[in-house]
Amino acid sequence: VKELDLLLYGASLSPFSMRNIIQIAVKDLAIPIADPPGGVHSAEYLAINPLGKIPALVVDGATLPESETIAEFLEDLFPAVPLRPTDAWQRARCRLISRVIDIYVMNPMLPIFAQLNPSTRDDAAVNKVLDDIGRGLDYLDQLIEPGPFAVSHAFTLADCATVPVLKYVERFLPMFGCAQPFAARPRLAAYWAAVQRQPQIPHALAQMEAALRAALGESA
Ligand SMILES: N[C@@H](CCC(=O)N[C@@H](CS)C(=O)NCC(=O)O)C(=O)O
Repeated sequence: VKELDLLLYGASLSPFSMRNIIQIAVKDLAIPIADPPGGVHSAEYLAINPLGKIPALVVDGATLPESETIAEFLEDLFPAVPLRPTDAWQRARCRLISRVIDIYVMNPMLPIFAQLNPSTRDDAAVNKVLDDIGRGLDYLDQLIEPGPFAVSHAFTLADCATVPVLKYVERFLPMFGCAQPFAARPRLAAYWAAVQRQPQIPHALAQMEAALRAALGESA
């Protein structure tokens, strides 16, 4: 069987990219990871991924965008170290957590990055974001196992999706007056504490923290 030529465009600042970067690390895959050439909006990168977003996996010259689709493809391609539960119900729960993370937590957070400057902040816009994320986190708190794994008894794609987004929740919500986003969500709090003791996770979170500090102009 001919091996596919694979390259992941992604960055540690991007929680969607980190889903695949964690997956690649946990599965110990030799897939190179590169910044998008000229940034996500360059003509060169738009020719690679017309969506102008990271991550994107280049597969023998063809592009596969969307972190969850990439994650499923890598599972199909590399069945060793499987990160999907075998039980149909647990596999459904794994996919559900990834969707809840994307649709009800991370996507609603995106408008908040335009509100980082307190002097130009639109409080109504911020409150809407906090309400929306709060509903997503409340649902996640019901859905998730209290650690160390999001579903079943092993590390899965649900953890790959959840860890980077909870890092963003922990890092950004306190800037908007939500000091302890996990405090009233005991299952989520227990999960967040426990998953950070899994192999590869401290390193991934340190990568994200370094990228966040650089982006926010904070010193280490
Ligand atoms: N649904 C996409 C979201 C990807 C996404 O929004 N990536 C961000 C970085 S975290 C991005 O590239 N944004 C650039 C832009 O939209 O201009 C996925 O899961 O891959």
